[in-house]
Amino acid sequence: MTLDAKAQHALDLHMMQRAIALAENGLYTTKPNPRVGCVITRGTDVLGEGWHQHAGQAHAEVNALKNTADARGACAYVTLEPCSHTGRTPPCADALIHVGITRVIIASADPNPLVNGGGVQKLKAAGIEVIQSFLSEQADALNPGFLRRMRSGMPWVRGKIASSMDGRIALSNGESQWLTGEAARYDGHRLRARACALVSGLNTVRHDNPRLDARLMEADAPFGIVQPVKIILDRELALPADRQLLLSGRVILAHQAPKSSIMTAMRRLSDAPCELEFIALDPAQPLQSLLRECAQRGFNELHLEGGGRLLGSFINENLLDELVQYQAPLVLGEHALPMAAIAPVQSLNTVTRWKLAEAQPLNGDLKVTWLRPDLQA
Ligand code: AOF
Ligand code: ZN
Repeated sequence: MTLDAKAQHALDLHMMQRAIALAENGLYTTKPNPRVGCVITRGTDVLGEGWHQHAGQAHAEVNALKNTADARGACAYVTLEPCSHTGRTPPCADALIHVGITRVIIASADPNPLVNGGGVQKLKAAGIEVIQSFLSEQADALNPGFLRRMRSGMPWVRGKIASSMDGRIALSNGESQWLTGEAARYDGHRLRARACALVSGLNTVRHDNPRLDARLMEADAPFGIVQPVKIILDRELALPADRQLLLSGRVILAHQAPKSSIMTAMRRLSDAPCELEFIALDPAQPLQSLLRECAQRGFNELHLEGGGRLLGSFINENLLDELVQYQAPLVLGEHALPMAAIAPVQSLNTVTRWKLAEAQPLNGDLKVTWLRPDLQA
């Protein structure tokens, strides 16, 4: 059966949306790799589908082909350009060619220098019809951090705050638990779970003693969670040994302290069951150097959760890409602590106007997602 162009386009949209939904299954597990989904079809029939689950394991295309009996003359919908390199697994472009796929529809290009058009080239050289940038905006949104890291050696930085209606995050005595309700707090853990690393400051860790993990999500993530790394901005390496975040996982202390302080901190924290690491920041550009170090470690999305000073410093330096604000239905007034310590704004004509990406009621609270307008993944 051949379809007319309009029907073919509708079918392509449907199948790519399915591939994007499959990719989302990997939201919490593929780090540092991208989330990728793949659907293999013949006409309107789905022959096989798959997604990338864990770094080091099979890519989406290979998982989809595993479930496909005979792919000769079939069509593949992939949310990311099939890879052309031999990494921890062989090239997906070769796998598609080998089984006799004749049409490939791709959503996002893969900016990984090891791929970067090489997958498309291989497919075309094998006589396969290739359609690119199909639903790319939607697919790019799956991987803002991966795309950013591959293009510019920096991670995607997402700030999360819970605030009052007037943008206050705590009372003047520090009380902040809880402004928002359970639904908003749960949603915040979903954001934590998708991040490669959570970033907080020593003040918040001292005061709130957070566990800084995505524990609320664990029971509800059908494919599990690769827990994010915990990064604490601890300039002088003064983190007390009794903090909960030291009880598990990998903890990185980002500091500007001399070697002798590292030795002292290592001794003080030697009983902590977590894996402990130190990053020495460049005193001239501490946050920039933190981000570069994070990208080098393969961190795609950073999730910032701390006080107004931490958030303010990222905003002041134009290093925040996305802000997710959970607004609770209360007003705390000017004596309460502001969400961000921002340098004085000189003019409304020049101040950054953020782009509203989403506003969602959450059981009496409001989740608002803002994107920096002048940055892209
Ligand atoms: C694809 N399909 O499902 C994924 C791709 O270390 P490796 O061998 O797993 O390679 C990781 C790189 O492969 C990753 O950085 C990205 O460029 C690409 N990921 N490619 O064709 C997939 N996950
Ligand atoms: Zn691949």
